[in-house]
Amino acid sequence: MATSLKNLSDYDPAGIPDGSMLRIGIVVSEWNEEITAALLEGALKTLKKHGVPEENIHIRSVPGSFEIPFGARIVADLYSPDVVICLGCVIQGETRHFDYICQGVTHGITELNLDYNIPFIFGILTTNNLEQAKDRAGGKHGNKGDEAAVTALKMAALRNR
Ligand code: DLZ
Repeated sequence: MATSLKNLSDYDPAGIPDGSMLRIGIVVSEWNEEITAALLEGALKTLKKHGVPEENIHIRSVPGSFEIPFGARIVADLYSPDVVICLGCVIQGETRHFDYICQGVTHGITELNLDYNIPFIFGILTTNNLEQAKDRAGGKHGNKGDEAAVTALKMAALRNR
């Protein structure tokens, strides 16, 4: 989790596996699009920086974070990627909707990790307000899209060891 001591985009590039032979799936939620578009931009920039060819990146969007597990499964089945990155943003509202969406997407992504032979990366922001989300989507705490991409490269290397 991002704190004042942790910038989500801080990492040592030397320690990141090369991505030039990888196929990457990305599923991104349309809800809170201003934020999820920034997460996607960060993830794409980081993947390309580490050698993933653009034509090897397959992106699909879903309406909201709750639909991410289903979308991720479709991406995995359609494109046979080495790893799927899941990007979304759930912001606390006045009702308990937040809890159910967070629970649903977390549980769904966990199940995919256990059921499939590829990793699914949790790049979902769960914040109290829009400002906290902006801080983590290219703001003062960096970009969780970068972090998700770095995690994807590491997990794909582990899977293909
Ligand atoms: C309905 C809803 C609400 C209130 N808030 C969010 C949110 O902050 N982030 C998000 O990704 N999706 C939200 N959604 C939409 C749900 O994820 C889902 O798309 C709908 O409940 C339909 O299944």
